[in-house]
Amino acid sequence: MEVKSIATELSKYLSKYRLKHSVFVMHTAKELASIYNVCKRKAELSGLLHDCGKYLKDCAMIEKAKELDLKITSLQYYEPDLLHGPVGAIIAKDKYPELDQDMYNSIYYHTTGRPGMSDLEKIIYVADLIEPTRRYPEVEELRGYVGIELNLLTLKVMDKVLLSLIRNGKYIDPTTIKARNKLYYEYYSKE
Ligand code: DGI
Ligand code: FE
Ligand code: FE
Repeated sequence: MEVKSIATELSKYLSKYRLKHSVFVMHTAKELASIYNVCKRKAELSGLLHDCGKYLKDCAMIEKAKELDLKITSLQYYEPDLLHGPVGAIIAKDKYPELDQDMYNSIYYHTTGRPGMSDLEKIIYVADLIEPTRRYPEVEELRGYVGIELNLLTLKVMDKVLLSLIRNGKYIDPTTIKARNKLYYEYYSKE
């Protein structure tokens, strides 16, 4: 598993924009890993691969998920883009069997998070949303929080995602709510 060869492989089927975003997530994840004492190599490889399942739309994504034997929730049927993490994790593991469970999970759950996220999962979740090409009103504020306790940083980023989903009238994936409650508990029970 090497960054250059993975990027070349991804460039064959991801859009230019998606590949660029993935490379920025890789760099951001590596920086976060160094701040939060997580393995930098795992962070950069997971960051680069995190959106490798994001090349299929709607019915094609559902078909792919079925082909991979994924259990599809009703929300995922309604919003097939929610499947690109799980689909991507399976594709990545198939192509790179040396990918460990933590890296697999960080790809699988990067869109919704999940209760009991590992530090690597938190880093990939955060890096995805604050990498330098992301543009949304609160992104500068979130970038400014890098360095605070990792649970609190992840909580702050997740709150912006939830607020934006609500503002846009979207259905919220219950996994994100459970993930938020767990982060909240982990952070505030330590105080
Ligand atoms: O793949 P990226 O665009 O880099 O980022 P991502 O993996 O966070 O995916 C973002 C997409 O996922 C975006 O279209 C919103 C959607 N999403 C994330 N959480 C939820 C959600 N959509 C709904 N309806 N409900 C959610 O809880
Ligand atoms: Fe994604
Ligand atoms: Fe992404």
